[in-house]
Amino acid sequence: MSSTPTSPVIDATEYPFAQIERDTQAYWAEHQSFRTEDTVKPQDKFYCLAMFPYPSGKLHMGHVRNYTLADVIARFQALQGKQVLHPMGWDAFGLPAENAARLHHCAPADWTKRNIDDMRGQLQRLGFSYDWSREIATCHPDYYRWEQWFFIQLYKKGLVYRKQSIVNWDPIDQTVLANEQVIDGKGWRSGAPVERREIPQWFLKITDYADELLEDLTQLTEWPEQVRTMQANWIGRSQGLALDFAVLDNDNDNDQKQAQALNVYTTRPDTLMGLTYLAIAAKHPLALQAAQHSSDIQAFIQSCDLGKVAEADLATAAKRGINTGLFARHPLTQEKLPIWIANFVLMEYGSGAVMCVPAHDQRDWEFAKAYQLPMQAVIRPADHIDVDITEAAFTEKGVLFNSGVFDGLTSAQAFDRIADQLSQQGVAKRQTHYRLRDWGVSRQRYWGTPIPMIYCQQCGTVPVPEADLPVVLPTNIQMDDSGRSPLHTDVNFFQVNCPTCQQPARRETDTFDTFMESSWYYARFTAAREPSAMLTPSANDWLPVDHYVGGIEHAVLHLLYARFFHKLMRDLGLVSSDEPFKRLLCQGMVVSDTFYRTDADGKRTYFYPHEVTLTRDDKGRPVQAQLINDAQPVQMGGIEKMSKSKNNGVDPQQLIDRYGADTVRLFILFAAPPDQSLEWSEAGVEGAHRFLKRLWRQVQLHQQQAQHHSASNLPSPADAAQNTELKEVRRKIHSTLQKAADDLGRRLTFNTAIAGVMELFNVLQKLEGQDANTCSIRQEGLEIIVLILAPITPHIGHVLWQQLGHNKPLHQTPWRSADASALLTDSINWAIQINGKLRGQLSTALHIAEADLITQAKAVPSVAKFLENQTVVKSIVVANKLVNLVVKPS
Ligand code: ANZ
Ligand code: ZN
Repeated sequence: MSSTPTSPVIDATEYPFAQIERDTQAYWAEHQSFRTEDTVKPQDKFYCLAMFPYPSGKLHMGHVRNYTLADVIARFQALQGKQVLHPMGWDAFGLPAENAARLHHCAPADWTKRNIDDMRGQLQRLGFSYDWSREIATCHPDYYRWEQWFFIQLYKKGLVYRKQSIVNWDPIDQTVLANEQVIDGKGWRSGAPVERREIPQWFLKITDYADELLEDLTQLTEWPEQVRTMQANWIGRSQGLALDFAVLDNDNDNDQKQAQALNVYTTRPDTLMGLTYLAIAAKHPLALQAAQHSSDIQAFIQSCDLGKVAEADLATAAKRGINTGLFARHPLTQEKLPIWIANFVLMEYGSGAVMCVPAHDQRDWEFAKAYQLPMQAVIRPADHIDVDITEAAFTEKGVLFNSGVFDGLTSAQAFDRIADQLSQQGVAKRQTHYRLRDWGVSRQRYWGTPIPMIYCQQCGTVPVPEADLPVVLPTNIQMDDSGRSPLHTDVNFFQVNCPTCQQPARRETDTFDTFMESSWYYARFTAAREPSAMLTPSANDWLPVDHYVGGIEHAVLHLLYARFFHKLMRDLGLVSSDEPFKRLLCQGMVVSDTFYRTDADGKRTYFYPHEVTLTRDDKGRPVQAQLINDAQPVQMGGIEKMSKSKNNGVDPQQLIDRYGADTVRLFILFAAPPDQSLEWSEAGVEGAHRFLKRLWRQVQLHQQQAQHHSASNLPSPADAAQNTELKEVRRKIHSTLQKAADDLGRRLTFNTAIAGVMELFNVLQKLEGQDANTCSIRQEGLEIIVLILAPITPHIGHVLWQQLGHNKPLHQTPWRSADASALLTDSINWAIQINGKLRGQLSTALHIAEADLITQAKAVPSVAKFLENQTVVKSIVVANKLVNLVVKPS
């Protein structure tokens, strides 16, 4: 052994994790071990990214899990010889800083900076392999100036516009509230009922990209299916038909001269023969026209104005309406159909008018019931001759009946046939609609990126000239109690001269939605050190991100906005790829037990796990919980996501202090597969710690024993595997290695890789003997364990690797591939079945003739006893695995 460890001498009897971790982290920092260059060959690169945190002040277990998963992926790829980009930053703007600043009488910028410093320290203690030279904080002008620049480019391209739009208005505090500041319809601070106000706001035209955002989902084959479905539903593309109906005047129903057209949007032209009436929105021009002759209709329209308007409310609200007295002609049957005004029809969707098929649409059904309008079923399930619509509409697709020439067609066939026929008649056009709306990016908050626009009496809206960027957010401010943005009263900020005419003008005081910053940070990391451009050509070296890791709560908005930004950047020539994230891993939640008591008002008080003792049944399941303080029972609330409100969080910092970062990492990765919820268990943490302690001790022991053999004396492991036992151990070493490579790289089941390591470790521990051959195999086994654990517990690995005699640091060690010859076995273990039931085992030499195999199989005692009075009629052999004897009574 060339054992002059370069690490300091460490007490061999215990596991001095604190020192190991401190020294190893110092080594990485000193050698800039994880710094990446800007340029890289595409085939050599791997970009691994975890969703950056909001700097709330303290890491929680969810963060630790997220960043540990990403770190394993990054470190494993580095061992595969990739140049890995693994950056970290801070999603640093947002409302909590304003609230905290108000509470602690400080400036949001100072509060944020302190939190960043604290959390950076915590991340460093966990030993993540970040290139800290690329750290980004989105609240820094070096970052957001490029967001402002980008917004101006989009403005010039016509992808940005300003429009009146509704906000939550607190009438007491005289301020706009964010949605999360509205609690049960009341202002969070004032308690006043929140009003809806229309103010001008900025929008990004994400709807221009709706089709591409939907269609490119098919490229994202390495994303969870669930996330792709959620995005598709959010975009909500519906294919339908815009259909014109001739409107007939009541008195004059045959007079086509004055017929006008009523246009409706339908996604179900297959139901056309079941159409019994039409409905229009209260604000529809035809409704207003009808109101001119009827005070009842006028009154109804007014009453709709007062009602609720939210789409979700309308779906459940009681259906109300009034007959206009007008009729429409069915385009196929020429039948006269009444036109109603109905409260469930939205003016903002489609054309504000609906063809109503009460048999097959639930809203139409409820409305028809309320006003005794006729129903006609025309779609039946494929396996029925009829359909029952007495209790509810039948809303599924199926087969047409009661539909004349269309009878027997499926809904899909009928869609096309009816669409074609009506198009030929010139009364219909195929149309596509989206649920997705343009992205409103204005926020009336202080702590965000200033929107770089100026309003001039003369020139209108003028973008800030690029030379004047960034528009710096003043940070030396005091938040007052109202929650109002200090920008609104800061004349130094908003008083400017118009860049075009030089006359006094007013700067925009709104800031961007913080989703803007998180939509492009992944790209900025490729040019984080670049002061003079948003991105550089090296963006194309590194992008797309090869592996993105984060929470499922970002499945829709963040990931959709980032995909949108990527396409915008592409269309401005800044990147060349179509999608930002190649592979996506959504980690499961971290959950743990909850305990509470309910007071007289029904309010729950939650207790921390350490305040409670549990009684368990003989299966170890908790049956009762008591508060330690008063020895009285508390309720067990079951297992829930760790949260402050339920007091069931575990502070990662305390764990790191007590057990070390490697233990925390090992436990988190071992306790569950990445995408499943992870149930917290102190016992599990202790188990992980004990394992590392044993590994540490084993390597120390091995080192002492191996001192008797000098390195040149030890045979190579392949030569050392002389006897069956050593061969078997060596086979185990290499099969564990082979499986771990697959678990860590492709399957991402870090838990099974760890389980494999633990099994192998047990095998090695049972290996006795201190001869050169045994030492050589043991050395190889320990090396493989340390190598597999290198991405998982990198600190202990770093030191053990040196102790095992290596001068090159572990994180720069190339991964080893399993030795194929070690995987070969001399024997085969056969399962023996009789009529498909397992009856025995047999071990034979590798190459055995089939006839011999069957003879030996029959002779196995546990098999032979089932063969008495039976005749074997057939023997089936599955190569290297199984013999099945088919028998019948003789
Ligand atoms: C006839 C029909 C029959 C419909 C049937 C549905 C089921 P999506 O898929 O979300 O795009 N609709 C159209 N415009 C509307 C409006 N302004 N307010 C309320 N509802 C409106 O929804 C399209 C369907 O919603 C359309 O298809 C229309 O009702 C209704 F068995 O037409 B359907
Ligand atoms: Zn001007």
